[in-house]
Amino acid sequence: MDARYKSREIERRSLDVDGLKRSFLEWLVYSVGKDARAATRRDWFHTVALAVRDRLVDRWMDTTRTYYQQDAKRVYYLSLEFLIGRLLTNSLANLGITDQCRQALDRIGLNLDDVVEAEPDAALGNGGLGRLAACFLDSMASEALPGYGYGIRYEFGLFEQRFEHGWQVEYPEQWLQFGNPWEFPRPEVLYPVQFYGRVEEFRDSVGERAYRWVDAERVLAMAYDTPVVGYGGDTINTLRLWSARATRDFNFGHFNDGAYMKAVEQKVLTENLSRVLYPNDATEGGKELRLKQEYFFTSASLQDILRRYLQHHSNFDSLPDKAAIQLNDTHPAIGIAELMRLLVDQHGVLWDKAWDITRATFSYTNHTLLPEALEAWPVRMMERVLPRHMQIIYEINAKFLNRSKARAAGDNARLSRLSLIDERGDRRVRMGNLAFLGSHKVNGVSALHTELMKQTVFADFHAEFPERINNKTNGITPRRWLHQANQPLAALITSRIGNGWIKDLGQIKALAEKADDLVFREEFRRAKRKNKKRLAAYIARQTGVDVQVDSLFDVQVKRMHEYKRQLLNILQAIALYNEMRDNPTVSWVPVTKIFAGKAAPSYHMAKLIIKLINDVAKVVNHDPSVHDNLKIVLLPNYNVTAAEIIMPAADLSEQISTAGMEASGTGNMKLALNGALTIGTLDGANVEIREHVGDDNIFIFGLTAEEVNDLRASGGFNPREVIASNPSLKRALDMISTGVFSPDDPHRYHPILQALTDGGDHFLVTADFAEYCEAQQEAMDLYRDQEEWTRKAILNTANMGWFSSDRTIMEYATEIWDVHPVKPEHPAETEG
Ligand code: F55
Repeated sequence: MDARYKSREIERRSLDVDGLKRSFLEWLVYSVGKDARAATRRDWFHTVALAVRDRLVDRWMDTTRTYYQQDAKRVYYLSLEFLIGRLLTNSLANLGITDQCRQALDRIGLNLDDVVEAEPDAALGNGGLGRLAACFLDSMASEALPGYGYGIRYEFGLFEQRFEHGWQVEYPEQWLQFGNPWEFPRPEVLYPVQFYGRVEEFRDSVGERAYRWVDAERVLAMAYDTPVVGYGGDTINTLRLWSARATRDFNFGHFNDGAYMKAVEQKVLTENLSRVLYPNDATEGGKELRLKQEYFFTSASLQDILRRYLQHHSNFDSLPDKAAIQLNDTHPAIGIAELMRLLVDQHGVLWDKAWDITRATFSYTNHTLLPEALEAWPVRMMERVLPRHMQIIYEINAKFLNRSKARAAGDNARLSRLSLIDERGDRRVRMGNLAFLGSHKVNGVSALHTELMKQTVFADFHAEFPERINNKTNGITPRRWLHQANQPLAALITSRIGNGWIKDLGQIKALAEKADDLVFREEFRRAKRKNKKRLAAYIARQTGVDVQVDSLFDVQVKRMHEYKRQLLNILQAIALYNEMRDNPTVSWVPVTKIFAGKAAPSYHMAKLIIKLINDVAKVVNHDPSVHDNLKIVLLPNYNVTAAEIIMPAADLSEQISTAGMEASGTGNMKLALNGALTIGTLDGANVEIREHVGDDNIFIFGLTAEEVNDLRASGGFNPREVIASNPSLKRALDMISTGVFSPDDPHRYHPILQALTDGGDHFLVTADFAEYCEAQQEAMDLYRDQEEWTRKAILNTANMGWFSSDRTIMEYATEIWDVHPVKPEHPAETEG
């Protein structure tokens, strides 16, 4: 072998400082095509990413080969969203070469932190659901589970949010603009996916009735693979994202005149399928492109899964022993009909057998109870876009309802609720019901949410299949959300209890006994202060507002939604502002209210709440009479990268959704793990957070889910009376309605006031206001006592071990998937 080639091959694996440095210089020249003098920060990012990528390829292939050779059972996580964020810091930390990389860059005169900043944030998701999928990828790889993520390689991720005159404006998010060094295009991994056309009936070779889908339009799904590095770098799994390609008819076709331009246009239209992520975290009622996206990636993934299975098997009997497919919400639920179609129509499996295999293979996670967020596709659209699937769904439904009829004993209302078809109004396919019926397990994402699933949306199904619903309380990866994002605290923790907590977060409990140690408290506060300084600098850069580092950082970061009640928070801010102005001689606890979050572009009320927060911020921040004791900021473009700066710096975590409406929350976990105290309702996983951190270390307020339910049912709630009896609430609302915050347009907030009064205050903002203010007062009072506050903050961190996504994922693995850790064999490293 050529000596130079050989030396380079070794270089690609070297993990020491010199080897890394030589790799960087080589990559910069030969792959990025720049010399060191001309290189931009972005060039260096690409250089470093490519060099780091070299160092994980061997182990990636070892991992894949081991799974193949052992024919291990794999789990396939099907998700329309993977909110993975940046990957460089994550890859370095999980490979354990952060320090070496930093030193190697130092020797070239570069700072790793600057290089890291040049990476775009991969925003292939809306919020919690997408970020959960990313945390699960990290946990599967770190737990050595044979897990694959399957999704769409959107060209445009979640829109970039800017504020113009305080209003949200959306801009396209072009994360692929300068190329993506982490992905491997696989032009040979290509599957056809069909749409439209019609179904033909025919007699098969043994004279049985059979169906084929003909005259359909064809799109190709092309794979792009991204390695998913587990902690320690031993297991490296795969995230496979599909991109739409026009079929080769276009390339081979020959055209005359206008036909050529038409054909190119058609190609562009076809490839629009994977162009953009739908920016709604709740609903995008009945958009055909969205249905096509769902089917596109689900079909390609299932074809890929079956191809892999057939490498070792000649019939489908043991598919459920070799593949577990998890549906991340109903977005991929069409996969149930698609697997039936593939098995029955394409592979000749008999219906009943195919159904048993399908049900044993799939499981489904529900992430919301909000009725408007439950997917229901118009039958007429489904018939047109996926005619064979519509037939299959009818067939599944007929067989199911026939069997249920016997037990329903003439209860037709019950049968119509169980039906896969909603017959009220325009007929629709209920994807939740399809997902439930086609899965052997169905889970909620917190204890409360799972109970409510049983009582509400799936009550009838639960009665029919009492074993099927189970709970898997969400978790977060401690690698990204503590080890990487909060280095000051991570270092402090490791200095006291070692670094075992990174892979086994339960160990963090050992910090609890340090909560009474004054020296430890001081160091804990110092770490928090460092993070707050970093956030303050970020706030100044992003908004121009100067905040006091030693003020109480009160943080609400999440999608803008009425049920999450950012409105409750800003109303309390107005009330506090009034109190401060009324009592200028009182020594107030300085408070900084920090908001961040995107509104769906078509969600007018959420956008109006954004404008309100910005308007209130402008008035408060410029009012000298509050002596800088209150600042309000709304940070633009909240994403994973911003979250990594915000979470470590928070003192108080706002988790104030109307009880019964937030399925779980995961930001609540990130904040508590980083030592923020929660102010929250008994909703979602807040309930379990309270159980773990202890009632004394959390501020709980407001109506419970049961009380909310009763209140709504009794109709006995009059927001106008509540407002009239609470002077501080009334005053805040009057200020909004008289244009104190919108002198240029005094009626701007009429829709908000309307919703809170005549609208019946559906989210019970006014009902919870008084108790919320009391809880806020309690938090401010406690903050004066920095020792007590720190003690409780430490106890939060110490007691959050259970909320690691490693715990969650191992529960899925043992209780739903029956998949087991497989340690990759690394032959290259054992050779002499
Ligand atoms: C995205 C698209 C559609 Cl069509 C519907 C919902 C979403 C979405 O993003 N949902 C979402 O983020 N749900 C959240 O899931 C989290 C993870 O389970 C929960 O913690 C959170 O409570 C829930 O709102």
